[in-house]
Amino acid sequence: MNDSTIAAVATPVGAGGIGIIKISGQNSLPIASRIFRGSHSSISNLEDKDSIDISSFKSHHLYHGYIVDPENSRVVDEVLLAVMLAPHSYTREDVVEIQAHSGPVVLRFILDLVLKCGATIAGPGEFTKRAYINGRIDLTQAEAVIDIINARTNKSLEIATTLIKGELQLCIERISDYLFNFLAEINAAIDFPEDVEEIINVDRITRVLQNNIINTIKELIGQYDNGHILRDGIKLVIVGKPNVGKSSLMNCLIKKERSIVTAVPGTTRDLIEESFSLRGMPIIIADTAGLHDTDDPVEVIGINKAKDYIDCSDLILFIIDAGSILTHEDHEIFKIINTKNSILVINKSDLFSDRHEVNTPDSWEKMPRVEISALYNMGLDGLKDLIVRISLGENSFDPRAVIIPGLRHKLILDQCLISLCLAVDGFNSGSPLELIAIDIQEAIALLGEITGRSANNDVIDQIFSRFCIGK
Ligand SMILES: Nc1nc2c(ncn2[C@@H]2O[C@H](COP(=O)(O)OP(=O)(O)O)[C@@H](O)[C@H]2O)c(=O)[nH]1
Ligand SMILES: [Mg+2]
Repeated sequence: MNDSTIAAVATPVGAGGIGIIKISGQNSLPIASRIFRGSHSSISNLEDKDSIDISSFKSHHLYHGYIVDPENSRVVDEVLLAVMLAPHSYTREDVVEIQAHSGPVVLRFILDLVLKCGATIAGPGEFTKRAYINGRIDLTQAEAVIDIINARTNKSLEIATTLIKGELQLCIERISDYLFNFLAEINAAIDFPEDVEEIINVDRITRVLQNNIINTIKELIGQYDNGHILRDGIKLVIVGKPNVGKSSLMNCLIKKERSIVTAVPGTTRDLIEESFSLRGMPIIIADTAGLHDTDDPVEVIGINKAKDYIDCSDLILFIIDAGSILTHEDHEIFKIINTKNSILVINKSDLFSDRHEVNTPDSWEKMPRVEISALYNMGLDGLKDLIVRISLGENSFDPRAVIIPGLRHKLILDQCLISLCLAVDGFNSGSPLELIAIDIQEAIALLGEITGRSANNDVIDQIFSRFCIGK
């Protein structure tokens, strides 16, 4: 257990109703006692230099009072104070939360008082890291905390909630328990080779490995493959030559006037990024500067940014103008996006009352296409359907599936699968038990990296570095 006491502002910076300063560690009560005066002491007594002992406060109760600077007895703010005694707290340590008014100055002032009284400032994710180190949660649950904070849709929240309840952990622990038992049997058989037949039932172990364990791991990997988009979302980028309606489409999709739309080519010079939710799928979308040859240095920067963005996006909306024939610029853009997942969006279809086909080269046929009018909001549903269908792929996600592992978990499960398949092959081909034991040990160690049971410090530090301060 860490013997330092940490503190941080736990709520976002800015003006608001309530701002919380969180203190955790063995000194959190003595520290809070030095700066808190309960409202039962009358206001005139607030300046009383004697601090009150809040260790008599009941755990999980709120107390009304004032924060007072112990150096000059000045009242800093009126607050509510919550004490959560170990082990029944977020970190499993003594925790005090000071609910003050939320303003950057007042919160900073109170935090400084707490630090002066002996706390150290908490690093990013340090409260959650303590919850992990003190055994309240495993790594999958700690990661779920970040997922909950970052959730941009109801579905991604639901996926994160499943993990924070520990369902992935439970599933992994259950598999590990089986493997520990098998390993014990195998080791006993290695130690007593003359009794192998009595100690170990190879048929049963291979059957359970194959039917239960390997299949469960494959299912988890499949759940990631099919469902992770719902949690992680996709990156969309709108590209096209100037004036085809990129900014108009962006505004239609995010349902607000974010990008400036004008009839003047080259209006959008920088890259504009927004996020929105499409049928439960979180989407980050970028409107880009029109791609064309130009000497304008600002446009050139914007065009280069657009090209970089194309490289790291999942899906491209390539817009052309139904009202004009294709130009050299359209063909050049096709060359840039040729290898990427793209949808051909034929905009300004309102300019034609009759049905007409836009003539495009054969090589463009591989792109699914959709006709829209961003100006009149026509065809948008068809485009949205296409985006969802292409993003989720052929195997549409089974909404009953509850546990969706994260990428880190999935990569470890891939390795674990290899070790377990080697173990099964080993049993089937009569390999020495010593070799099979190594594969099973490897699988157990890998599963431990998921829950944290055998994760190394670098992995743990890397996970907690993704947190914000105060969590
Ligand atoms: N008729 C018609 N005009 C459109 C449509 N979409 C955009 N425009 C017009 O085309 C011009 C350029 O639009 P804008 O969104 O700024 O294009 P961008 O340069 O590709 O971002 C503006 O005058 C828009 O009003 C559409 O669907 N139909
Ligand atoms: Mg634009």
